[in-house]
Amino acid sequence: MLGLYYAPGACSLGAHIMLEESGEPYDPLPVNLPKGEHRTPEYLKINPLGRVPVLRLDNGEPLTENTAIMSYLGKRFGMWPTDPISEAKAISALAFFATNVHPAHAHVGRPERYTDDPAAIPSLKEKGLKTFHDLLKQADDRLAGREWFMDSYTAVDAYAFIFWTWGMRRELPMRELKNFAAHRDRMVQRRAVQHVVEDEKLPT
Ligand SMILES: N[C@@H](CCC(=O)N[C@@H](CS)C(=O)NCC(=O)O)C(=O)O
Repeated sequence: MLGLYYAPGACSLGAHIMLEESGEPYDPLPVNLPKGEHRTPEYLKINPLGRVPVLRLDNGEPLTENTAIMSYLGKRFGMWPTDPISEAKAISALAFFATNVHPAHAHVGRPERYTDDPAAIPSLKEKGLKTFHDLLKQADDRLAGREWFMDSYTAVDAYAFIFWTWGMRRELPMRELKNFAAHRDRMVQRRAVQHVVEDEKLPT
């Protein structure tokens, strides 16, 4: 059986949604980030980076990194494109969020990781938020004229939804992103998403 190390509101949300979508039983393994549970020696053996999510595979091995976890769950549960080009585009979309959108937001949430100079923190946060917002506009463009990021609902949609909730949390004018807002409206109609939003108490 799969298990998910996750934290409410964190980027483990996408995997949490996929596991709920699947209907398969799984072990929810909450990690309390404010209490530092991700920095304990036990947890660092599971993920030396001290981050969530970690997917515990059926054989007990940990799988880290959203790009790998989301594509694996998408394939396992039939929410992933099957032809090679579409699959490459789905990986490209996951990587767009994981390597651009997420790090931009990290400058807002964890600016101390990017400087030793306390005086630089306000401008790092400000620039990070602007970059994050600009990238959400690009996500909005990707959705122009379509219901989902790929031709049907896939793991990319579950992953992208994280960044919608973070935009809400940062009080960005998310409703101005018309395509992303319509995507959000489709997402919250799904029972799995409703369940996770309630469980993690997320702003949508
Ligand atoms: N590249 C990783 C990033 C994971 C990550 O940054 N997780 C955050 C939550 S969104 C975390 O665990 N933060 C705790 C910390 O940084 O101390 C992935 O995409 O899976």
